Amino acid sequence: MNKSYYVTTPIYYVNDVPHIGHAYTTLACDALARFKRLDGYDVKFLTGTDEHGQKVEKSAEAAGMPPQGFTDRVSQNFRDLADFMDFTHDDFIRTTEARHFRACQDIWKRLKDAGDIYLGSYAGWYAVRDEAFYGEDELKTVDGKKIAPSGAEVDWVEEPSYFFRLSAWEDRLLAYYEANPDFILPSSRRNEVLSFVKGGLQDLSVSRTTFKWGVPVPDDDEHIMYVWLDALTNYITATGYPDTDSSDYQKFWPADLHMVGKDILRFHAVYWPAFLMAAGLEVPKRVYAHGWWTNEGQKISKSLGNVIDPIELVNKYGLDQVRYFMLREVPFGNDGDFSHRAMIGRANGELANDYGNLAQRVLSMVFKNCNAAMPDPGPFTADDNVMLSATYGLLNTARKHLDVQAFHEVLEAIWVVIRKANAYVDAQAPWKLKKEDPERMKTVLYVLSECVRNLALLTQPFMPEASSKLLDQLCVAEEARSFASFGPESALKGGFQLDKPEGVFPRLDVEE
Ligand code: ME8
Repeated sequence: MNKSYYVTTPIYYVNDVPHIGHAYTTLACDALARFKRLDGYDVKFLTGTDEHGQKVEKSAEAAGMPPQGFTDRVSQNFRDLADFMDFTHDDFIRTTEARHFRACQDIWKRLKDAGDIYLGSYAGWYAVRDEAFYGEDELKTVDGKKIAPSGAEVDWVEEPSYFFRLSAWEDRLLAYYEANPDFILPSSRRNEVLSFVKGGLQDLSVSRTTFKWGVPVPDDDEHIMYVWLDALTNYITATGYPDTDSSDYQKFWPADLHMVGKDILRFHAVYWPAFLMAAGLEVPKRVYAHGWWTNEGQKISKSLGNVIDPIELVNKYGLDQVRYFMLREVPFGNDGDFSHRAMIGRANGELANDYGNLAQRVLSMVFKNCNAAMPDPGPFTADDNVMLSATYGLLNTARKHLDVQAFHEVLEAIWVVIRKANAYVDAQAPWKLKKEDPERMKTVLYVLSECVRNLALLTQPFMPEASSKLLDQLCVAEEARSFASFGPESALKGGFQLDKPEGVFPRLDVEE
């Protein structure tokens, strides 16, 4: 059986318009999913929408629509974005689906049967924007209003509520973090979670009675389930749970990676594993919390009117360019800034000049100087071997970095080889060899073509469109495009005819 890999995005609140932040999280998962598929894994890649709770109910009201009709409409925006971005998710879950109600109610029953849920009443602060409860000590007062650390306004809530005995899970959570040091990445975020849990956990209110838009609590439909318990459950719903015999559950649970933004780490790294342990279910292997984007140095917000629309971005700069920029510009895990100048700089400097030119120079020389046929090489020199082994070493380097979601490191490692290949072209000067030593020219062009083949295989998860065009130009068959064909065993065999090559990374016009 193939190795399996299950990666998830957060499910996005449907009340918002999809923006660069959503596209970023899903893009990171998409690159990973593509990489793992090429590397021989059976992959399940899940995204979707979070459609319950007070926030969505209020947005539906404001739109003058019943919540179901409203969510049907706005969920589609996220699906459209995913299609437009060519994301390769295997499933798109909506929390309003019947399969999800079944899973939520089943988890609830398990928690109840385990004695981890009891009825009480909640009196405290709630932020609808975050769908989160806050303690008095976490709040500050701004202009007479109580504000959560996230900046959201809070309201005082008093209502009957079921509670989850979170306080009882403190030690077991700490033991889990201890035993699984890579469960929360990056490690700076792990430390934040550890100190939060060590600070003491309070029981968590897990049902609401003052509105209706959600999954009813089994045997007490006065209550609906707290939207975060409902939302987190999506990850296991999509594996077929509560049918634990289903093939997807067997193959994919526990998930390998929940990718989230740093804003929602606590829910994923504290509440979710506690729910799962209490329900007697396995805990996911990793939660990775990435950073946030700002726009030209400013926090992105609807009220500032500087929300970046990923569709506009792609229409302006190109899909591969945007994918490359987002994964290369910022060390993954850190916050990052989007700027027009940086975007153009990377697209022109690294894609068009470094990578694009390398491929275009090499393939054009093969086309012009070798009668449009890939030459067979003569004996390799030491320089040739250095160049080839640097290229062949890239797959293991990429695997190692991707195992800790260091996308920027993978791309940097690839660029080290691209720069080396450009330096090799200059040093070998095949245009001079054309007259002086045509046989040696063929070997040099062969070495370079083989480098481009391997580079193009490896850049598929990051720049799928351009990589596939490069592989087309090198006449690499569809079935020879997985990482099983990376390396010397599948090296190019000379003799095939090339079409006139075309550049795959156009230079972008610089306008201010
Ligand atoms: O929190 N930079 O949904 P949400 C980077 N429904 N990423 C950003 C970002 C930014 N400026 N803004 C948003 C929810 N994100 C819940 C999740 S999961 C069981 C439930 C990304 O629509 C980032 O991944 O508010 C963040 O975690 C997510 O969007 C929040 O999406």
